[in-house]
Amino acid sequence: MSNTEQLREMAKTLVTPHKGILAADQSPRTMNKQLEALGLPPEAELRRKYRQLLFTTEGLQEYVTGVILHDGTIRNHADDGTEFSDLLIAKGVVPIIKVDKSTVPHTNFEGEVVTQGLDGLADRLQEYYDMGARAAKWRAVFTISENTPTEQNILFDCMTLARYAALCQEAGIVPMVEPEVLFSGSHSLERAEEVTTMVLQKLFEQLQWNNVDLEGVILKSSMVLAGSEWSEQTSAADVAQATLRTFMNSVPPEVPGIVFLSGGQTPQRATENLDAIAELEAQEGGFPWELAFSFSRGLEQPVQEAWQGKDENIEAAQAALIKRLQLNSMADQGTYDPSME
Ligand code: 5MM
Repeated sequence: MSNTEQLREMAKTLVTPHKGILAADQSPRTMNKQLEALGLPPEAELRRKYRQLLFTTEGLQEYVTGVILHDGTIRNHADDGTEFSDLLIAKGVVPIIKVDKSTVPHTNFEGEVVTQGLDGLADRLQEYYDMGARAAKWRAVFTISENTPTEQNILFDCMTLARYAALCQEAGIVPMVEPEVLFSGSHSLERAEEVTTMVLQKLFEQLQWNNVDLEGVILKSSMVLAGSEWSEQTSAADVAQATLRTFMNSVPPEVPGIVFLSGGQTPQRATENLDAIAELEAQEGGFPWELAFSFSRGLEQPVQEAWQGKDENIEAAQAALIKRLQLNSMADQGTYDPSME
């Protein structure tokens, strides 16, 4: 099979119907903040134990096609010495590596950030391929305010995403391109739709300019929501309509799949919105792309609450993960029942 065919096949596998992707790629800094919120010390061993809890969850593979890992996690191992990547591969779960090196302020553009990490990326991708990674993720972040995002900020990050995607495909790795339009802010739903459409149009323009094979790409997107500080929160049906319109106006049909980040919504709200999107899909007789979830906080928040850093809570924490995954798998089919919460 040619490289292109393999990439296309892997991209399709990642968006297998009714399954999602677990985003467990918190940087040590973010993971430490999450530990501290539980009253736990920000220690490497606790971070390892937490990832072990997630990846050893029985039945994980029934609901996820892949797990996104941070560099420190793909190099880490379970108690018995099994590398985390091997543990996932043995379950039929694809290790996905986060390859961006986070954001830095965009010089001369107040209030905006750009994502870094292109230097040495081709070599790093080769190394990750050898460790078993078959997909990679890169996140760009856009803030909505009266004056942002600027055209320059959108262009810079989309050019970077396209370069990263081209390097991934060259290395036999499926790029998961994640332009996150932040939920935080006091913008309306209409403004969120306008910005997300602008960002996605620029992103696909840049991917095409760079001759990236769109059939071998996964889009990781925000849902289109009014800002967290906006006077009224958007109903699930309105989120679904706005999100669909945005994608129809920006995402080429060749793209095999779009997966959602949860973006700071409560786990329940993220699931409810996913369900409304799937219901709309059924009403419309299907979308050109497969849709799925790729939540981090939206899946892990209840797990962390149940765990509390205690070994005796591992079983309860794993049960909380399976429950959240089941609910999202149902939502992906438009059959989520809030009374099951
Ligand atoms: C886990 O968060 C990921 C990485 O964040 P940091 O580098 O800031 O720690 C992030 O890219 C995540 O994969 C997506 O944003 C989805 O997470 P949410 O919580 O929005 O579902």
